[in-house]
Amino acid sequence: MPGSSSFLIVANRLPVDRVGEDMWRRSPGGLVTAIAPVLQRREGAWIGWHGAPDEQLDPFDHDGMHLIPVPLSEREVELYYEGFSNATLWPLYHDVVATPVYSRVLWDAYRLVNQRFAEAAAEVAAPDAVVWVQDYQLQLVPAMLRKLRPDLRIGFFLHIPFPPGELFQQLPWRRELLEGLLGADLVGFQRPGGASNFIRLCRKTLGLQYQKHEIYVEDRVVRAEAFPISVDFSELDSLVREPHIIARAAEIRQELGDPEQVLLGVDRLDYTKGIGQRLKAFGELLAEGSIKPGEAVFVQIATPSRERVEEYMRLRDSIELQVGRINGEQGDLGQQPVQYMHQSYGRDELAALYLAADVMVVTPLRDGMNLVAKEYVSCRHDLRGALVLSEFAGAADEMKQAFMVNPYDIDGLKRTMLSAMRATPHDLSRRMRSLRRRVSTYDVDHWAKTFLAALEA
Ligand code: GDG
Repeated sequence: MPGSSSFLIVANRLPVDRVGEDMWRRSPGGLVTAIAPVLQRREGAWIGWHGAPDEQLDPFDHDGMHLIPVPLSEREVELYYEGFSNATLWPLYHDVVATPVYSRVLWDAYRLVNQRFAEAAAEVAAPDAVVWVQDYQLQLVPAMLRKLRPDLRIGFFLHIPFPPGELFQQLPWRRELLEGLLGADLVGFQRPGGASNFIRLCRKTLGLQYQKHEIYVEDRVVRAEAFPISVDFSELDSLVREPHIIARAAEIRQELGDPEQVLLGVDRLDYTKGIGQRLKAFGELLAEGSIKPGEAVFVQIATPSRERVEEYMRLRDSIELQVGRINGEQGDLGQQPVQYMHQSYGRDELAALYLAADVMVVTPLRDGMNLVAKEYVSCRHDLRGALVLSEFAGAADEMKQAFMVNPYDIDGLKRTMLSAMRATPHDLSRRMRSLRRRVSTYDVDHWAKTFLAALEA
C-alpha cells in the first residue's frame, strides 16, 4: 500500500534539534539552511533521524514541515554515522586529508541503515511521488528505493565533493556505491568535476556507456550533472539591514577593542576547513610584525561537530593548542589577537559577525561548496569587506572576484590575507558588487528549482 506524500526529502538528519521535552528548533548547518524553505513551500514530508539514539518517535509537524523520524540505535550511530559516513566516506571524498577507515563492520551497518531509510520512504511515498535523497550518508538509498517502488521519481544530491577515480577506487565497496547512486533518475553534484568523476567511474568500474550527462543503465537513463548549491540571499540581505543587527555589529567591534581590522572564520570544527592553516598564516603575520599589535583581531567560530570521532578530537586539541600559542606569544594583558569560540551561535549573531568583519577567511582544503562564503557576500550590501577564498571550495567556481588562495601555501595565504586587509575601498566594492550579483541571481531557490525541474522533466 503506497502512502500519501507526493514530495519527500530523505536525509540522514531531520532538520530540527530537540530543545526540551517535545520541543524542537530548526537546526543550523548547510543542508538544513538550504532545503527547509523548499519543503515549507511544497506540501511534503522529511524523513530522517531525529538525533537521539535508541528512541522510536511518531511523525510530527514543525515549522510547516511534516517530519518522519527514522530510529537509530546507539551502535548504529557509532558504526553507520560516526563510522562509515564520517570516518570512511568523509575523508575519502575530501582528498583523503585524513586517512579513511575501511572496515567491513562499518560497511554492514551502512547498508542496513540505508535499507531502513529506503523502506521508510517506500512506505510514505504516494504513487509516482518525487523523492529527493540527500548526501553521502544515504548513497545506497536510490537503488534500494527503486527496487521497492519502481514508480517513484528519485533524485539524489551529493553535498560534498565526488572524488577522482584514483581515490574512489580505494573503496572496497566502490561498485555497490556506484550502483546505489544509479538507482536515481538524476544524480546532482556541486561541481561539474564531481559529475564527470562519477560518469567516468561508472564507465570504468561498471562498464556502462554514456553520452555527455547521460549514463545508460539497462533500460534506463540516469543523468549526472552539477547543481551548485547556494544560500537565501534576500533573507540575509534584509536581516542585516535591521537596526538590531547593525547595532550588534558595531557592538562586536567595540567589544573586540575597536581594531582596524576584524578577520573572521566561521566553520564546523572540521579538518577539511583549513582552520589550522589560516591561524598559522595569521600567527606568522603577527610574529614577523606585518600586522602590528592591536591592529587586527581574528575571530574564529568553530562550531562543535562529530565530537566522538577520533580525528575530530585530535583536531580540536591541535587548534586549541595553536590558539593558545598565538595568544600567549603575541597577545598582551586584556588583548588577545585570536578570539576562538567553540560554540554554536544563533542566526542573528552570525549575521552581525559577518557585518562586523573586514576580512572573511574561508580556506578549506576541500569543500563541496561552502555556504559561509556566500552568506558573507549576501550580508555585505555596504559593498565593504573582503572575501579570502580557497580555490578548493566549490564556491571558487562562481566567486572569481574573491581573494583566491591555495591554503596549503602558507606564504601565499599570508600575502593574500594582507592584500585583502590593505585593499582600497574602490577595489573592495568592485569585487563585492560582482560577487553579490552572482549569489543573488543563483540563490538557493534557483538551486532547488533547477534540480527539481531537471528531476521532474
Ligand atoms: C556541507 C558541505 C556544502 C556554522 N556555524 C554556525 C552556523 N553555521 C552554518 C553556516 C552555514 C553552515 O552552517 C555551514 O555550511 P558550509 O557549507 O560552510 O559547510 P558544511 O557544514 O560542511 O556543509 C559544504 C554544504 O553542505 C551545503 O551543501 O556547502 O561544502 O561540506 O550555513 O552559517 N549556523 C548557526 N550557528 C553557528 O554557530 N546558526
